[in-house]
Amino acid sequence: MSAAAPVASATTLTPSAASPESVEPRLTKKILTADHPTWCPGCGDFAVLASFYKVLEKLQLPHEKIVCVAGIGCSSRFPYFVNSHGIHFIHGRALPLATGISLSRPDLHVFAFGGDGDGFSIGGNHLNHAARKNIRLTYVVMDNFVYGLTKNQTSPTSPVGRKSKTDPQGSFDRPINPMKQLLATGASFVARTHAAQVAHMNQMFERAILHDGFSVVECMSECTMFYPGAFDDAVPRKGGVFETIDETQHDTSSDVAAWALADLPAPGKYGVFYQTTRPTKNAMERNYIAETQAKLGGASQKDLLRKRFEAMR
Ligand SMILES: Cc1ncc(C[n+]2csc(CCOP(=O)(O)OP(=O)(O)O)c2C)c(N)n1
Ligand code: SF4
Ligand SMILES: [Mg+2]
Repeated sequence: MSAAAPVASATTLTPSAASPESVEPRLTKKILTADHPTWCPGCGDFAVLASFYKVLEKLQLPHEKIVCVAGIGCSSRFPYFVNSHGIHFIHGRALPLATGISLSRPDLHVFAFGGDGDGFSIGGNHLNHAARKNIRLTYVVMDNFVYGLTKNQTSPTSPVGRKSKTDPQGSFDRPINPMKQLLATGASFVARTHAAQVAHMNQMFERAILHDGFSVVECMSECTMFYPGAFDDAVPRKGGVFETIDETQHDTSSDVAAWALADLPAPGKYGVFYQTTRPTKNAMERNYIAETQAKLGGASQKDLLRKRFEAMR
């Protein structure tokens, strides 16, 4: 797949060093920390939250421009724990809501958070459409291979043979490969990281946030309550191997190369599988509105709306 020419972007994701409104006070973890997380001891989601604070602290996005949206699940409690605009929405519906926010408010930095069930099961269809439309936002999926909140059902990423409340005999179903789904549907930034690898997770989040388009980071995040040890195969101190993608060897602009990486058996590799620049829906809509306004002799947005209503009569 070749990368199309980028459409001029009126707003680019940039750290707010250039943004006078956010010079004071400096955004710190202390300021960003809201409620005390209610996750079980050792849950991988704690590390994801800590990493998110760390990266926001580094990038210094304007505090009042940060929006966190989530569906339902343990991981989807995320917005409660971040002192920003936040919405805990309907199971699987974080992305359509985040899409609307991103399209209507280009000044905001929109983040969506959720689990494997929320993102790949009930919300799977929404994920496809947010990806193909290349909506400018960052989506973090805390994949634990299980439905944690509802106490141990098979999820779309549970491995074959994994026993759960819904599959006491072991799951028959082939799991979704999130990297392949994201590549096939058009996500323009696709990465994979591990909650036990803090430095790597920080890097992936930072690169995702700075990407101008639909950026997704799948984060392997252990459910210590219902699926302990699920990702030990990538934890060196537990005998696993954490292998990162060598970008001097892997061409991140090639979806074919990314597909090959996504085919590797568990634990696979970690890093940026794919990144491309193609027009976001945000930019295309903005350009279309600006062009129409110009064509109509500098019509205001209100004029455009009235004209549209008249045409619909
Ligand atoms: C419409 C709807 N269907 C089902 C549920 C029940 N439900 C809540 S969370 C959840 C799955 C959570 O799994 P996941 O998204 O993987 O998050 P985790 O808890 O593992 O972080 C389900 C099925 C719901 N809340 N709403
Ligand atoms: S049930 Fe699992 S995913 Fe949910 S908080 Fe506990 S350890 Fe985390
Ligand atoms: Mg889950």
